[in-house]
Amino acid sequence: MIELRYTDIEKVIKKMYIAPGSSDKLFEIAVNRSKRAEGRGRKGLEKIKNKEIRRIEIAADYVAKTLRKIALSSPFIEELHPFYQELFSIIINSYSYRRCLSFLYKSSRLIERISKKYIKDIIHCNEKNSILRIRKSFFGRLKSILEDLDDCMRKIRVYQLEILKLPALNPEISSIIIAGAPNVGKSSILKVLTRAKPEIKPYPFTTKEIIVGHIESNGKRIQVIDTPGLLDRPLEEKNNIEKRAILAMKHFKGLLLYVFDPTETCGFTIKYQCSILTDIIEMFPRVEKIIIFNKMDVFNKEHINRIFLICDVVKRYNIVEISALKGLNIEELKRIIHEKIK
Ligand SMILES: Nc1nc2c(ncn2[C@@H]2O[C@H](COP(=O)(O)OP(=O)(O)OP(=O)(O)O)[C@@H](O)[C@H]2O)c(=O)[nH]1
Ligand SMILES: [Mg+2]
Repeated sequence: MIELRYTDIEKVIKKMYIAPGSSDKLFEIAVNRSKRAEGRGRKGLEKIKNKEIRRIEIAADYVAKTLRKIALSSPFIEELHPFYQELFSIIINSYSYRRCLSFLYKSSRLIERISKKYIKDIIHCNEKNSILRIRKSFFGRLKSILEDLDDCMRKIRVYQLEILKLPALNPEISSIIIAGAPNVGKSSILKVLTRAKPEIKPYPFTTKEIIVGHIESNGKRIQVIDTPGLLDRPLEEKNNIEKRAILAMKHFKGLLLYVFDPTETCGFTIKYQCSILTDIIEMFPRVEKIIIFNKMDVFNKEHINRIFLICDVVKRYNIVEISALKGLNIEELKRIIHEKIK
């Protein structure tokens, strides 16, 4: 059931109808389309009436349908998995998103209603200039409705473009989450474990979004999730980039790989990296964890001894020494992952 909901969201994202950059554009297209209207009927006045009615119908239909498509094809926050709901609230202003979608929808209904009224007026009118005046005043009204919508239309477009960037994750299948301080080599580990191509740079906070790759384990498809670097500070002080990492750890079941850089070349001391680990253990005590000492191509025995001295808590876990950069001991890491993920 929940898995269905997830696939739905991926589908929803794919079929999302993106709002135009401004409501002026919508109005322009509506006017141009309406100009193609032909009047039926033999006599002059009837022909004019039919033509002006068609112009109103075409414009109203186009604008109302477009607004409705935007409103109804954008995901409803309440129907998303809690992970996406929380991610939404970090990425976009949920209140304004909801309010604007509903405004777009209500405006589409309003346009349909008023178009009927103007059409009725034309039907009952028997004077050419008055017919043209009614049609013009419909377009004036349409323009002003769209002008009132402009701010929301622009906001919805920005929100939709953010939604398109959401990671394609399934919170219901087993996952491996790679976490740790910035610059310790998390993305490099994702790269050696999967075919994902994350950005890897020698400075902190390269990864700003949640990135996903996949592996097969015991015939099952497993998500490997690379997260932005964490700083040692309380949850309420974490920035929106860090919060994505916390969200992933909160909502996904499976295995957590906590990555240390024993050499401290990442720019964070062992003590600092240890206190992030301690926080994670406190926040997610039930999540199974593996400790990775990365950069074994450059660390030495002394580095490792220091970790054991400063960070006693690591002794509680399986520890794997690897080099993501040089591809050292990756098979051993994979073996332990497969064993744990059963
Ligand atoms: N020597 C050595 N360098 C490594 C190793 N793994 C990663 N690095 C380097 O460490 C730096 C950071 O690597 P990333 O994989 O981007 O680290 P990250 O933890 O994802 O960083 P953020 O996304 O910024 O938090 C890069 O310059 C990598 O080349 C390793 O095993 N050995
Ligand atoms: Mg990274």
